[in-house]
Amino acid sequence: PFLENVILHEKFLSGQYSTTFIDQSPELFVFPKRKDRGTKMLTYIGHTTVNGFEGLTKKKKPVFSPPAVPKVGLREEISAGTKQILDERGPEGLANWLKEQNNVMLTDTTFRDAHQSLLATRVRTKDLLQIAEPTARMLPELFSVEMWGGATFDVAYRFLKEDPWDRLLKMREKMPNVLMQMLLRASNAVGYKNYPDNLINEFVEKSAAAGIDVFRIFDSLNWVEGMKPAIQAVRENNKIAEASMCYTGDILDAGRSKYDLAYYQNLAKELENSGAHILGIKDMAGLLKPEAAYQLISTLKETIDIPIHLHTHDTSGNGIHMYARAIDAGVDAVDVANGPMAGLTSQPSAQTLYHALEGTSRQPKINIDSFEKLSHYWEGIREYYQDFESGMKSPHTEIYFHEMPGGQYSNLKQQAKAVGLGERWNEVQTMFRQVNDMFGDVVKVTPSSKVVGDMTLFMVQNNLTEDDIYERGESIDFPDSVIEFAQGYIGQPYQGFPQELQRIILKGKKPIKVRPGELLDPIDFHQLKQSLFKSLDRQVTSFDMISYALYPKVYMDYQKVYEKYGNISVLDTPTFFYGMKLGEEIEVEIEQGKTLIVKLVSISEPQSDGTRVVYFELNGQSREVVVKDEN
Ligand code: 3PY
Ligand code: ZN
Repeated sequence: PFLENVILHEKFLSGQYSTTFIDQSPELFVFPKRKDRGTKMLTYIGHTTVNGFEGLTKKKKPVFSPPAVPKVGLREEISAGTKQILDERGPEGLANWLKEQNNVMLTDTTFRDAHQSLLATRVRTKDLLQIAEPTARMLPELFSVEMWGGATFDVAYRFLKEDPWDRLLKMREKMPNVLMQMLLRASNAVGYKNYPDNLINEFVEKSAAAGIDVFRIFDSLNWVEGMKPAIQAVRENNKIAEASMCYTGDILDAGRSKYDLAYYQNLAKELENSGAHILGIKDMAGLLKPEAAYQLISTLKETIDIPIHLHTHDTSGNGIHMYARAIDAGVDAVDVANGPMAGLTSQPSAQTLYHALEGTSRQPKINIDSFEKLSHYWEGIREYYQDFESGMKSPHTEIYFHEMPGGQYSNLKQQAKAVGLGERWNEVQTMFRQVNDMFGDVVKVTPSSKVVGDMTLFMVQNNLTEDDIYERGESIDFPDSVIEFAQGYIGQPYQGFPQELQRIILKGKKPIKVRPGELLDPIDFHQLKQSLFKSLDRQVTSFDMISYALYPKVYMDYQKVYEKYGNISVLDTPTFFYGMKLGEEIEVEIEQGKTLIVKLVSISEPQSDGTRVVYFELNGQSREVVVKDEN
């Protein structure tokens, strides 16, 4: 093990070691502890069988039929795609190539935003990975696959107990031909607050190295100043900077002039001048109406030279009509999801768009049959996650009123339920809009949408009206996120904060005017590594360091779970969420070629200390684990 530690050490691998290397690297003397993977895994299964999965109402494991993975010739070479164009021509070359295409190009969001928006971001790596290679083989004509970033990063650690970096590295292996895309919240990275610039740089560098090609960068207040470091970092890594503006308001509404056509024109120009290779339009709530899309895209096509990539959510049901108009106006690429994972708060369906464009000159050049074959898999996978559905069943046009982002709708509804406001959801929606207006009509997308959401729940829960805030605000303790927003810690809103409200919220605290990253101390990665090494008692990778720096508590909690249960990402999804049924037998491939056969034999009555003994057979041998009954 010592030699293994040496040859796998970062310094050794990079050649940056000298005669003092061994003395200065105490981590070389830490050897992996003997672990019994089987027992750890049985403990997890036992725990979940007895207590259910955190956040889900405990119920009997439903019967699922495992979704069929389409058969593809695994030995044939995978067709080249956009990734090879990027590698050969660089980001500018790729952007020029995109602009030259006559047919509209497609980004498949099924691996990220679709499940973030429909299933609370809960789709596990195991289920994504199984379909990654078939997708790469069957849809090599895609512009990109959006598969990382946004909420997937912290949800992976927090709820799925898996490592998001592992997802990225493995998907890259399976998808060598299409561009892999992520959503980056500029200076908020994949978190909910501003981070020091050197952490953003490090995050971008390592994500690029691990496999991300296209970084869709946005700022939650459309504040370009806040986006510049991320754009710069992506450019330095020779990857594609898709700097994006978030669409809010309604350019067709003359009474709502704050975000008019000229606003978006100026913003697009500013982003182009800041180094964007592609302009993203991020219609995160699905507010862009068909005619507005036509006017917006036509105008931007005359304003900027870089290609335009449009993203929307189909909440209102107008997504396909809107895309058709945007495509008529010359948009270069649009975001779609595979049918069973499309529609409502997710992206419009790829298949529907394909058929809607039949007979037009810009219909995507894509194998529709492949989309349909892959759709059977997604149809089955969605069943696994039925308990995370938002309950929205039909197009929801009130979105044009409350303007809640697609990814936030189901989340906020859950949060409202959790604080006892489930019955008052309509009131919550109305208040969301009212809070938006109180804040001066702000762009609402993570994290600014979270601030509006927090304030909304706070007001509804405490039965506060707008007048109450102005009349009694001095004696009200506002949520932390609201105070931070008013302080300027997530950036500067267009046309500033409403001053009276800012004064009431801040109660004498001074707001900042500069980019928060300028005031934050850089992370000392060397020191961080030492302290992480001490607490983890093992080798520390750059991925560990970044994750810890972004989310110290979430990351350490994940490590504790890993210590206790081992790598549970290898479990099939029904077992992961619902445990096992008595007498059931499952197979778990813990590593390639190594499979455990697990049978649940019986569960004892609770003992006097509140624990139960869960009896298994593991590869035919009797095994028992003791779990606490938390019911
Ligand atoms: C995210 O930031 O996670 C989003 O998807 C915003 O729309
Ligand atoms: Zn989105």
